[in-house]
Amino acid sequence: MKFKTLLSLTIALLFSRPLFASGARSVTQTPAPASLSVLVYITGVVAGSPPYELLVQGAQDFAATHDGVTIKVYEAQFNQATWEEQLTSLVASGEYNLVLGSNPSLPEICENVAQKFPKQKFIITDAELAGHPQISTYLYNQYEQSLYLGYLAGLVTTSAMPHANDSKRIGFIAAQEYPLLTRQIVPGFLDGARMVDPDITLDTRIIGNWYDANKAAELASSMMDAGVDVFASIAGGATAGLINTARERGAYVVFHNTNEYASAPGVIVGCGLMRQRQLVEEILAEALAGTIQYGSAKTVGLKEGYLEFIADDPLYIEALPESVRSSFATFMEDLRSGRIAYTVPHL
Ligand code: RBF
Repeated sequence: MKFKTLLSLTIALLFSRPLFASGARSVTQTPAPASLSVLVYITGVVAGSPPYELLVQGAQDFAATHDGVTIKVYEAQFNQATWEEQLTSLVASGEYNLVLGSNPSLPEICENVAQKFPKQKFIITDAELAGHPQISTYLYNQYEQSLYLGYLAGLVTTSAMPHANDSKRIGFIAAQEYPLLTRQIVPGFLDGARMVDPDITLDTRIIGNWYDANKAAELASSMMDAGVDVFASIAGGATAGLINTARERGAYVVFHNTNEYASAPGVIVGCGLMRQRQLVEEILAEALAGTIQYGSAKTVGLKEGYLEFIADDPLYIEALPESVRSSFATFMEDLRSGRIAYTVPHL
């Protein structure tokens, strides 16, 4: 074997360590490209949306540290009916070795585009599709993140904290309904809270889009009138309206996916973390090495190290009494070690 071949094999092996248990049905591998041109396709806009911000940061970090890697970030804006058409014309340019996106609606869109462009490869996080030879997916176990944020919300709503009232009522403000939200994220939040107190109820409201902060503020206010004192939200840029209302009127927020404590100290009392930035860098390393297994669908969560809770931020420590933090720390330990029994609902 020539030295060069041996070297590239060694590099391929280095990058090909299995990261996760694979749910692959059929897999295909493509040879390593000499360079890598990546289209980061944003289904919406980047600002205010943690999954997209982390995706772009991860891709840009990778390009900055690897020769021959170029990244183009494209924001498809909010009209979902145009996403497939926009992606089709970008892919038609033939400029990109890889399309990278993060959205549960992308598998269907990419399948349609893939049919027209059989050589195009797609990698999608926050989504699940197995068995397609041009597509690889990574699904975060968001039931799990909602379960622990729900548990924290349950501790806060039943606490003696200044803005916690007597009604055991928590709230969820969502931008739109989609299977991952209605089957896993919202149920996980309530299941977690009910592990603190089975009498806790959940008030869920839908904004109707991912940008209307005024509508989110109005919904938050009416939910507070109905007794809600702790909120969660999956609403991109619109979440800012909820945070303002919670700050002005006195309520608490737990936050999915990113460290947001500094934007509302004392109001945002707990933040989960999706390690999307790290995942994206690992994915691009595999893409560069040519070791991505297309057709595979992987799931990543707390145990795999891709979901977390940010407990070491001073603003977290200041926001909550020690009794709440220590009950929550015990819960997190129990969850990590498998002592908490739960079943992730099917998507
Ligand atoms: N999440 C965001 O943070 N910002 C968005 O603009 C956004 N748009 C979405 C559009 C659709 C059609 C769907 C299905 C989900 C969207 N999400 C968005 C949700 C995101 O993919 C993810 O599920 C949540 O952020 C929870 O991690």
